Amino acid sequence: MAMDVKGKRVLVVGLGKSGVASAQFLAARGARVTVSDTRSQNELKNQIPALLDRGIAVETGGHGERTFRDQDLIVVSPGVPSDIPQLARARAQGIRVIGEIELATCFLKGKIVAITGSNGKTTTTTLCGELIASSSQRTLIGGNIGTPVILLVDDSTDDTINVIEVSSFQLETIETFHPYIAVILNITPDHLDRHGSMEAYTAAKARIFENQTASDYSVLNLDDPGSAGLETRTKGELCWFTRKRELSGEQVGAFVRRAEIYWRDGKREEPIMPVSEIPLKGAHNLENVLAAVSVGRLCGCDAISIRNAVRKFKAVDHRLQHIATAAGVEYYNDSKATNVDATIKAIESFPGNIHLILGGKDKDSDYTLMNNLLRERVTRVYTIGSAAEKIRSHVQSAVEVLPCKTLDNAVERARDLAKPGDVVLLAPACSSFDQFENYEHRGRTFRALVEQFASPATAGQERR
Ligand code: UMA
Repeated sequence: MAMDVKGKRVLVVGLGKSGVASAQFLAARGARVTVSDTRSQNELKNQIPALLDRGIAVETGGHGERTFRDQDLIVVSPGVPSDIPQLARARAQGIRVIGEIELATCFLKGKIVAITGSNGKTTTTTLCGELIASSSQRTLIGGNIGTPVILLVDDSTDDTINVIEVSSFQLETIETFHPYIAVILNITPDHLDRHGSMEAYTAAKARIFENQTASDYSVLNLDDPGSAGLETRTKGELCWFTRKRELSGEQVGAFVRRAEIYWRDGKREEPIMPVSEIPLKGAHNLENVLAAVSVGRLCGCDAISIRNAVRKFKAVDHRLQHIATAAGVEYYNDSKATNVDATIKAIESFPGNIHLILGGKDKDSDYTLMNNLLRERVTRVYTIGSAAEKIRSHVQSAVEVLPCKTLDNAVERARDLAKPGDVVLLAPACSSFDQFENYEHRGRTFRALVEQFASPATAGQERR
């Protein structure tokens, strides 16, 4: 239900995509908006003028204590830890603190399909969106994928299906966010620097089910213990997807039998498509497709439109994307591999001779988990960013490590050392924020560096 913000004092914390969009949205609805960011005025010089034009007050260079007092509402960006002292004090004073997703929930029309997980969120969200749209239903896509949900509000109608990728950061600050279909793809270690423990990270993810009732659906991965283990944490009707087992009896969900994807509605089975028609490589992508098939079927899409949408699907940017071949060496951009599990999946997609660029901002990760694969398939690791020294100490027993500090240096060294038939792979296992604005910026930089000496790959050669 829409919230009345007219005349209300609202503080928006963080001036990235979510903060700027939230501030503009609130100001347009008559709120008295202040924004606060730790970055300097100079770093925010592109954002500030448009905010001042709207009458929004701007605080830069830190979060002043007084700024957080006497507000009616505080809207935090996902990248701002929800337990910083200023927020703790505001909560203690009874001020409501919500995230951008919750703010959007108060205004968004239509139904919500929400997708979370440690890996595969963006691919699955994109595929679900394309699949639902191809069955002629009004569809909007947003969230962690890159378009703040608040920007979807004005386009949403009562018959819209809003397909939203949500992160654990965003789920930490929800109150009424209520997806009628909620998907948890998998749960493997990520963002432990922010959440502190696997339990806290899992609890944040499980909040996707918090407001679901028996008339909603909760979609879980039967093959992933982290996801499947949340079975008891939801009131929604369970829908499973699995590539390893067959569903039976009253179970609802998508599964694989003799290389064919089936949908089971709790009574009957129906073939959807052969696995061989999926245009993306890797077991993890089969899981993403099974999740999307489930969402599609629960949204009433028929088997034919699901099959056509999956067959036409192209991998999203920065996800194991083939970007060039130069001197017989293949270059792949998996900048979105921002945790160890994603990097493991990227390495598993190639048989060997990999020159792997690792590093960035550490998230309290255990890089030793990669050692067996590094030993088997990786020729050399090229480290960059602030996590470089930790990565070297974790993996040097398994593989040769070449400290490179920066991405341009790493690309240059890998180009010089790789032989025809080798693969140069950016799959850094870290976030990008120490040297780049975000993972997209890192991926674009990698591509530009490679394209200085290579001609771009033709379209359609992506791997996942
Ligand atoms: N900031 C503060 N105080 C702090 C911390 C940060 O003021 O204590 C400021 C920064 O100086 C910066 C701003 O906050 O100016 C950044 O805000 P943000 O990090 O929330 O970034 P946005 O641009 O708003 O992007 C966010 C998501 N970013 C994060 O969760 C880190 C984007 O997900 C998302 O696409 C976007 O909202 C729209 O919903 C990116 C991401 O990296 C892709 N997500 C993580 C992931 O996928 O692993 C969770």
